[in-house]
Amino acid sequence: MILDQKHARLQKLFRQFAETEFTKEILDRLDETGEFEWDIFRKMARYGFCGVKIPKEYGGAGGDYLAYALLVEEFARVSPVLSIYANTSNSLGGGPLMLAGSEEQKQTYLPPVARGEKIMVFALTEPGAGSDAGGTTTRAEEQPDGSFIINGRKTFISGAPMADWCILFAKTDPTQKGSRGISMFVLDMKLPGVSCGKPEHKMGIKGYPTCDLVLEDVHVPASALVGRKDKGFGYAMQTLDGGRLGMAAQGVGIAQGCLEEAIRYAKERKQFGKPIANFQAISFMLADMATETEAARQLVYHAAQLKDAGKDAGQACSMAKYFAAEAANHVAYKAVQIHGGYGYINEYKVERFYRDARIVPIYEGTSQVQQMVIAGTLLK
Ligand code: COS
Repeated sequence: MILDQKHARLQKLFRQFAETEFTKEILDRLDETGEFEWDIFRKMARYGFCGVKIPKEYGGAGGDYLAYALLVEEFARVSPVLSIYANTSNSLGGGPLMLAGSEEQKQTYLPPVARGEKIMVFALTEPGAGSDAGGTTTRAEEQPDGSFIINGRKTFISGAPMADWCILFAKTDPTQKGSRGISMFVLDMKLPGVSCGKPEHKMGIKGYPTCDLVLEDVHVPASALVGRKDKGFGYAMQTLDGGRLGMAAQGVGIAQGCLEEAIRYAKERKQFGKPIANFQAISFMLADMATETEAARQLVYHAAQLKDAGKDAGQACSMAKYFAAEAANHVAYKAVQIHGGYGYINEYKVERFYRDARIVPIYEGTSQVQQMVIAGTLLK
């Protein structure tokens, strides 16, 4: 696919921003402290990146899925963790409200999220319900006045420590089996009974804290219910279709970043009297890396186009996520290999890319979950 002028311009803008603003100093600090960098987040918000895909009537830029994929790809090419800063509001944070929110909910929550004034995160996973998201046990008990009392525990909730609001999934009808009888809520994180666990010590994506979310007798009003009661699982799956596209784009960005670093290093590094790029063992690795990256990119852009055309894109998004996530890891592995011992120390960018890449085939549905979705569609 060839980008049209509008998208090529956006790609250039996102690339320039990432190359100028994501300085080595910021990236090193994120990795060392693991703490959220408010300054760079606010800068992204000022440029409108937090609302790229949120409609204009709700304070966003009204961009399409392709623009969103380009944003995540270009940011991840420089910093996978900072690509998540601008991703969440456009994806798992704002997505459920764009999909199923009432007009009042959209007007209340989306504009501050699009402007980066408030942070909205997504809480589906539980200690016992990861890939089997339908196994949700967090319970929301409806009260006679239509409000709900929520009890349970969510785990690996990215962004929870600094979130203002959270899209939460809880079982409202335990008589319904499996994924049925789950509802979607928008939760105020400051309500009594809501607390966060300690931020996890992660292998990569440091600087975007992840923790457990504990819910103890949390009383939410009836207005916190988003969409139809008991129909939350379908909303989660539809949201994840879009989210998976974003994470696929992140995989492409990581692969591209690794490829560029590996090319640069292979041209500079001399062994046996010549640059290592002149050895076929290295140049063929580069050829494989470039081919896999480009194939992943085309799957991502195609899935984005399908979504923008309003077509059923669930399978295409899963294919893109599956392929791009695996590609990011293959390419990161080879980039470290080409750097040899230097690739194993944190002075070189590929060391961090390698660690960051490892989460892509895990979050927003493992590669094996994507295989389930793809196979399920084939065998329907
Ligand atoms: N869009 C809309 N509805 C969907 C859907 C989609 N993409 N995928 C499934 N559904 C609906 C089905 O139509 C079915 O509806 P009914 O109950 O009305 O029949 C329901 O959801 C259950 O579908 P299914 O039986 O396929 O669900 P499973 O419990 O077998 O789970 C997987 C399917 C494994 C694909 C799902 O649980 C999943 O995606 N797990 C990974 C979760 C994840 O990505 N976690 C990361 C959290 S964010 S970091």
